[in-house]
Amino acid sequence: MASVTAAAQTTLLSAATAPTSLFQAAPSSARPFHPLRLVSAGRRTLVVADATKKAVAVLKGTSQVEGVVTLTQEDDGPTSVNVRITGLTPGLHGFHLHEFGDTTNGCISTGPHFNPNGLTHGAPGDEVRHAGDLGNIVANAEGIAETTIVDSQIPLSGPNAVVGRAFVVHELEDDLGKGGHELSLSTGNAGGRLACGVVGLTPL
Ligand SMILES: [Cu+2]
Ligand SMILES: [Zn+2]
Repeated sequence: MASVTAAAQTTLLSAATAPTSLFQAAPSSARPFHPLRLVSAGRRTLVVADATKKAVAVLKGTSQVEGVVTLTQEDDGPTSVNVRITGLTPGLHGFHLHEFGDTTNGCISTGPHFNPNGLTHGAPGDEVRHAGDLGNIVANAEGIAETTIVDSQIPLSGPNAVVGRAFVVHELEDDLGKGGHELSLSTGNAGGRLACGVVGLTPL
């Protein structure tokens, strides 16, 4: 009986020491492969940065006005902005990207028009404009505005990225800086903020 117990103990000891010696041998033989893995991971990151990007904003306000705005950008090209807003009065309504994605005090806390270049308010096609100046959208007799805007000043990545900022739809027509009103060169005199929504990334 005593010799059987001793043999069992010997087996246990060798089983306990064997994995340790294997573990110690592994790192030195695997080490040469690590630098190759880091290089290929870096290349993959660059490819992701050049791919299509997509974002969405869900607009809500204190009235019945609401909508969804979807943004898509391929590589470093212009951004396509698909707009569908309901509950509007028929006609033109100022439509802008405002600086902040902050709605703690309703649409007021989204701040002024997004203006990274320090210019005055204008039309989307003007050289002098806020980056956030997207002009007017037009609501039909049913109060629905549906359109696609293509613009180069509201990218989804890089230093002027608009992710985290907010869209605002206004009560009145934007005069595109040409109305001669004291607010024309800052807001286009577009009146109150009916609904707003923060831009966030969404799956492709
Ligand atoms: Cu606005
Ligand atoms: Zn503006």
